[in-house]
Amino acid sequence: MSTDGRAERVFEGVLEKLDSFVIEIPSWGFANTGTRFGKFLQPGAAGTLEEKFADAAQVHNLTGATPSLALHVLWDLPGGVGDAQIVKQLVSRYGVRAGSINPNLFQNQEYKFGSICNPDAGIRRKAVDHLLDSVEIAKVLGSQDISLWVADGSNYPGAQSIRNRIAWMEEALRVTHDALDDGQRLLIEYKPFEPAFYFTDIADWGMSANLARAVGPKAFVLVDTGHHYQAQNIEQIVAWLLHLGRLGGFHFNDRRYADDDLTIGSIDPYQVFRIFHEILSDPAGGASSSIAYMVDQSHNIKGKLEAMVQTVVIAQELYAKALLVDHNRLAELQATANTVEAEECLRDAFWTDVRPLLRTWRERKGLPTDPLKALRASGYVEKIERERRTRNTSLISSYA
Ligand code: PSV
Ligand code: MN
Repeated sequence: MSTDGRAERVFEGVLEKLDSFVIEIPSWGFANTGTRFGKFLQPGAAGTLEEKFADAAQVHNLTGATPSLALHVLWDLPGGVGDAQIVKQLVSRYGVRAGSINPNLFQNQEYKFGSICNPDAGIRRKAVDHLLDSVEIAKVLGSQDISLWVADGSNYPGAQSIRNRIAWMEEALRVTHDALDDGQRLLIEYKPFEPAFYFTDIADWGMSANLARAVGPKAFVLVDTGHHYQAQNIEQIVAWLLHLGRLGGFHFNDRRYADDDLTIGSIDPYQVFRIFHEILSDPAGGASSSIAYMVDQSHNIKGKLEAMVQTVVIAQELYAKALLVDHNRLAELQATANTVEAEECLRDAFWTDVRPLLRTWRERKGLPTDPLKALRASGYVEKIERERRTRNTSLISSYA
């Protein structure tokens, strides 16, 4: 086949594979949130669950790649399972599915010394009940994943028994795991610090993976790209989790210092590319279809709708670049330890401008070829700013 013919085939292959790349967006990405020091309110921020669904639908209509919305239980379903019917109505009204269900074990006053790792058995029970309620919500909504971040930890050496807390954690996660239906999953997120600063109870991927293996086959690890120490090699973690069969999903965001929640790839796009490459080069192949790609960003400076559309576009671009890697050639180069050419093989793909390819993909789907421009032309942001401004400026202290 001629070089042109090969290029054409690669191009078509990437277009086809892009169809299966979907990324979940978070309800909290549309609400007014802030830093520990304050927040800059946006007149168009979503203040109700319906507004979050409406905004998510707008992003999906423009990008064609965000069919589901992650929900945070206390922020979105404060009435618990009783609110699930409201969500169902919003799902059918806006055409966006309910995505991962995120329990909240960090907001209540009694969690000062922990939730499922609290030394008080009564508080642990309350936290487990919340996890079980979250599983119930997921069942009613047909959500596959319970996406759990445990904020527990301790600030001072000696203040807590690390080992007792491991045992309590395992117990709570086992009970939650065993309540899952077939096909449902428990995704265990890790984070090395914040809100606790001596240790957090699930500080890294090894702890998450060990917990997942201890509690059962429906438990997997969730990698939030912002939850690592500087210089940690995230794609190596991804490779290990693929090897163990325990990679459940991602929370994507970028960081310069810590858990900065900046736009994906804004600081280090090569890292996101390397993560996607690791997944796409997994010999198990189909494994990638079970990985939940999610965004965990909540923008304080950028316009929320613009930021979300930009995020999805960037994620698609970096995924498309990773799809361009010639795996056969790379394997040959690796086998002969041809270091420079192997690296060049990755760099060739990374430096290819995939934007024309994505324009074609969108054209064929009947989507706007430039989703950001289309958002601006739609007048949607101005419309929600008009509708929500008065309410938002009078709700200065509310987060969700
Ligand atoms: C914690 O930093 C985290 O990454 C968890 O995923 C939470 O659910 C989310 O952020 C809340 O914004
Ligand atoms: Mn996260």
